[in-house]
Amino acid sequence: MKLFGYWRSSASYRVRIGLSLKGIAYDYEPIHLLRSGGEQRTSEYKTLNPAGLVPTLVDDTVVLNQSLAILEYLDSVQAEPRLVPTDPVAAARVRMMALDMAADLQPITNLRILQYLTGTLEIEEGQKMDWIHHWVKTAFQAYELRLAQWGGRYSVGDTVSMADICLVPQVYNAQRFGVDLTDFPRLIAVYDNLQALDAFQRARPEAQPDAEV
Ligand SMILES: N[C@@H](CCC(=O)N[C@@H](CS)C(=O)NCC(=O)O)C(=O)O
Repeated sequence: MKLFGYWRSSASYRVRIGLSLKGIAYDYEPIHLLRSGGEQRTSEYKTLNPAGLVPTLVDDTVVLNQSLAILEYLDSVQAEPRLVPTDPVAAARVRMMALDMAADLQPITNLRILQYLTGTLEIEEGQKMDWIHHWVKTAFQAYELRLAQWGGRYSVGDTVSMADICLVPQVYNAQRFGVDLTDFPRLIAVYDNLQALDAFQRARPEAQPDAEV
């Protein structure tokens, strides 16, 4: 398999964690999201992902976009360890919490939205940061309540799942943007438990070949 991604992309980070948990080896092709107006927006890259977003996963002749679809594909081609459980209730909970992060939070703090806010709508840098902090806290408040209901060592009980894979990159981003996370003790405890796992360490942005640190 070959992954087209960017070290700081949260959606790429999700796929890296999934591949890492399953022990699937892959080649990595960095797509720089900022250089030259964004390599994700070139016509060449859009043959792989018409949306002009990373990640893309290529498995032989199969080209896949959308990180959650990719994670479910990985479960289909290599069942263990499962990212989405087989139990219907647990699976629904995992998908709900994954979507809390991947559908309701990440898209509104994505690069192109922030660039539109500051570039086209000409909002100030401070207002952009207010926007990020507000939406991160809104999403994390909901996640914290879900953890009170369903959480354990990880997001849903004591088994690592796709929900955890979606949580970790958003916490990484929140910390990067200086969001105060003291109101979310359960979320931070789960995050710390996940960061203790080798698979999550290997997938960290700073551990990638294109990291700029
Ligand atoms: N729903 C997509 C989101 C993909 C996405 O938003 N990727 C971001 C990086 S995390 C991106 O490519 N941003 C480039 C841009 O906004 O121009 C997925 O889960 O794969």
